[in-house]
Amino acid sequence: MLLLLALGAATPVYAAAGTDPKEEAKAFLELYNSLYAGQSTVANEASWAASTQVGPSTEGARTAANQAYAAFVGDAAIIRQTRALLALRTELLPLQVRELESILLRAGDAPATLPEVVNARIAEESRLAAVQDGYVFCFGPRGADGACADGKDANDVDHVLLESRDLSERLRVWEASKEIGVPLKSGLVTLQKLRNQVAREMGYSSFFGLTSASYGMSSDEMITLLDGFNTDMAPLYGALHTWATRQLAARYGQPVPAGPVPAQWYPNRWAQEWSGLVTATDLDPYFVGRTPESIVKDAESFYTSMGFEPLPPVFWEKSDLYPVAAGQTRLKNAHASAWHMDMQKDVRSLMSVEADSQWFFTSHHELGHVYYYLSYARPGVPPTLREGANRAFHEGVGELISLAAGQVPYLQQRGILPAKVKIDPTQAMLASALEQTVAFIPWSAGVMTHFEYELYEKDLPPEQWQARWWALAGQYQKVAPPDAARLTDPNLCDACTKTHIVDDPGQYYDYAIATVIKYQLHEHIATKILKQDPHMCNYYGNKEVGAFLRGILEQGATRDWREVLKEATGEDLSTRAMVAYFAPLQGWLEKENKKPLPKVSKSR
Ligand code: X8Z
Ligand code: ZN
Repeated sequence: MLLLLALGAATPVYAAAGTDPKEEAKAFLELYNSLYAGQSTVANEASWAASTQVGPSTEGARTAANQAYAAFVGDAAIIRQTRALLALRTELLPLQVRELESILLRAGDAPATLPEVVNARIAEESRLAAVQDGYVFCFGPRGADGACADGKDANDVDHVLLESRDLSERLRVWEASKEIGVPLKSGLVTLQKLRNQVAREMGYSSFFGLTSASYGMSSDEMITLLDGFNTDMAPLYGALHTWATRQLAARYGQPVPAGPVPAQWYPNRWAQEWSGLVTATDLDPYFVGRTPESIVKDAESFYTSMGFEPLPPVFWEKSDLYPVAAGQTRLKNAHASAWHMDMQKDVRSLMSVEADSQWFFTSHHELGHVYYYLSYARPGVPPTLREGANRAFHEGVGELISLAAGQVPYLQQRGILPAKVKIDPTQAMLASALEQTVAFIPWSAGVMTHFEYELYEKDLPPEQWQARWWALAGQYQKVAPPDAARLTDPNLCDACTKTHIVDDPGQYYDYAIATVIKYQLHEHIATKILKQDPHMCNYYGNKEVGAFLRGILEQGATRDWREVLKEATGEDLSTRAMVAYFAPLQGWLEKENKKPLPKVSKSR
């Protein structure tokens, strides 16, 4: 408490005659940074425990720790002092200005002027995360008490949707995967209000406005940017959607739907990526017999081959990487994540890795976050700026390495794909369009972004959520609910089933921006550093690529993301590289789509 008082003396200390604002800022920032690192470590430890040992006691501890953290970052004296120093921004060092701005943004999440609202928000978020993380899917009927005779996890759901050819089984499992929306809905109703109240208190237009502000953008600027992505990808998405729909119709022995395609046809709960449609590039058979441990090791090896250090021992000791072992009763969060526990070298990941291609790519994604943490945890980057150049950069690194890990020359060099297997380049491009990019943009930049924008910026009334969710899915993804009754059922909340809506709110557009940045970086690396075709290239073992990436990662958030991107690629944020990467596919798809319908495929 004494320290807090010192940080936020009511009379700004720089006002003393003859004091140098730079010196005052330095003293304030030093103190803030040392406290911030400690406070966030305590909160992270509590959140880690609550996500890996789901239960009432860890949930309570997470709430308490996050409330203490919020009381620090949103402290009124800190906000006052930060604003006072920022008023003298021309007299401060650029890095000091960035630090102060990041302090203010962080305070925007938890302003001390609304302590009851901030605390209620944290408690509800913690409660809801525990409901989500403790949820057991059920493919059969539940007992009267709601218990399930044969509980399933997220991996089980994903396997059926990827593999089953039986439409009635698919529908049952898809519907089972949406049941979780029911217990989450009332919590999101509460959080919609609380999140907006918190953000508006600090002058942001809404919670979506607060998340956009960290890119230096307003809500509407963010929406315009993302709409541009959708427009740029629309012709290719249209052709890909037609191609995929015909394949799926043949697979299930159904007529090709005239309009939007039923959601249960897709190999993913939200139709956000369409795996398993290109047999030539299906890697799953090559993972049979491999261990989950080897998958994570493969991912580490990609980074170390480029010159990054091996992961620190703490990563292996403290991460929670694999599904809960048979016989254990603990419940854990099912969605992959990476954690920077102490702002230093305590880095961890929470996953449920199995030996398949999905987890192979997800492991590369998560280690991208981990190597970002490790790279900027250095003396030149103060704890307040130990973040990505923006959040999309943080997502983009692992996405980039996932893209690189899917390239045939790499897979063959590493023996993951036998060298004798010949892959047609168009098939490889098609798989990547379906699994990583083209299918993903209308979901991320369209459905998720617009839903979260309307939820917060337009205070979308809860009774309209379900209808709007599916209207957006129809508009952007051309995906339909299995039946129209879903739209009007007041208990359902299909949007709530997407984990980010609950526990990473108002920022799913990060992944869409990350996808765009990924192709800009990839094109630069392939053509300028490796001098290889971006569709058939191999980063593995290339130290120059590692140095290029480290140059970005080591900076953390010390510089404006626009400058970082321009300096790295010579270009502003643009879909140009992504569109160019897939351009050859457009004509191919249009030709294929004119051919007679494909035959029903019986094999997996
Ligand atoms: O959530 C993730 C990562 C963790 S940051 C696994 N992703 C998005 C999703 O699963 O919806 C990666 C791509 C999109
Ligand atoms: Zn991520």
